[in-house]
Amino acid sequence: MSASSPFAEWITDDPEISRLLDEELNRQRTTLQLIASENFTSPAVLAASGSVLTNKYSEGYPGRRYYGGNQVVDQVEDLARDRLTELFGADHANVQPHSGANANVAVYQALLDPGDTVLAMRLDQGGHLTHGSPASITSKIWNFVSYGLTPASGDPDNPGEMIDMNQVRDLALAERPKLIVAGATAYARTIDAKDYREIADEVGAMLMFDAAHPAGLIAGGAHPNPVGIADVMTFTTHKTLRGPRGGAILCREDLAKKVDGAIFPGLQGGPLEHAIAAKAVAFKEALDPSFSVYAHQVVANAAALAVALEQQGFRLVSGGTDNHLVLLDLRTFDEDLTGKEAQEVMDRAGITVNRNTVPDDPRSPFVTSGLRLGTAAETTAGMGEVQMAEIARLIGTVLKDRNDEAVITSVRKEVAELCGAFDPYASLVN
Ligand code: DSN
Repeated sequence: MSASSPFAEWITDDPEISRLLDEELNRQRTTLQLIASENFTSPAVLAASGSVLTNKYSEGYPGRRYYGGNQVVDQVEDLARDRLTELFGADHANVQPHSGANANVAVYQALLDPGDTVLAMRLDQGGHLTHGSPASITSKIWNFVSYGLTPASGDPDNPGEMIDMNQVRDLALAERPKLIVAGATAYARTIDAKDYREIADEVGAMLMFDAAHPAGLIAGGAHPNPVGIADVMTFTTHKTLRGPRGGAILCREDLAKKVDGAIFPGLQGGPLEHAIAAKAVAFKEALDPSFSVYAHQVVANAAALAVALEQQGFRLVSGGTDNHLVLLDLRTFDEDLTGKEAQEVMDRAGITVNRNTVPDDPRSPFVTSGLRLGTAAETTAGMGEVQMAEIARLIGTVLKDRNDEAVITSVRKEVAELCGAFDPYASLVN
């Protein structure tokens, strides 16, 4: 066991798993985590996730459980719900969804009948699988109609590749959806629920806001809050909100019973109360004024990263960023460089990102012409705009000389030095 590896001390009878956990801790601490949907939770969130609550069955909701022994669990889940409604100013919270995908499917189940029409963003324009992708069960149960982005214009003052709200309105008028879904997973601009509400009201549709990506930015006051405008908001707790892996739903009081019933018994069995305790810890952290400073720094860092990457010759999809992520088109940098190759080379240099399609990408989703980068995790580690410029330089260097092993090794060394100065888990290892 090395001095910087706690798991061998904690998990004494399983050397294979303790070694792998140590290896993953080491990977997270010594390489750059730039995946836009990831973050570093606090040690307190980790502790709650690894607690004895994992032993407990608690099907149902606080005060209405099917098994005995839930006196403590009820208090945990009530705390999580109360903190979450306070954080976003919502009427009702359901903290049981195991994931954002489950939260979305449960809301469809709560609000729709099979075959009903839903208007949502297409996956290859920045939407999500559960927004009606042909690969998702959502498209087999409900009738999804998709909207996308305006075309790229090439004009820096008006770059295009923004959500096409005229298209949203035209499709809403033509298709009369029962539900409109706002929200995206690979879109770098602000999404305001108000723009959708007007259209939803015009056609008598309900509005769901999928805030999986910006939830932490909303909680921190860096992005507009959809609560009170959208009928329902779904999100994940592990991205910008910096909690454990999981999902949650907020809704108006009159929808609470339907939403709760759609999660349990509609879609899930026993809730993961250890995850719910960890969610409660994260919500308390997000209620602290320091979280607002964090959320605004995430946005400032993404802006700095975007500018510095553009200077390296990459094209920014949508012309820039307002949130925590940057979507890069690699073709202006090097038309032969695919997202797949870039991701693999950067992995070897210790820079973790995911390849991503760009709008109207001629390459397949497995290959892609783009990369998606996010600043939520490294902002948690303490990095600021200066480090973002440094990261952009390292990315440009390693991708320019991607066939030169010496360059990859030297960038990896610089990455390790940078990460050494911004260690998210220093407190776990000494
Ligand atoms: N996998 C998530 C993301 O990376 O955005 C979406 O489900």
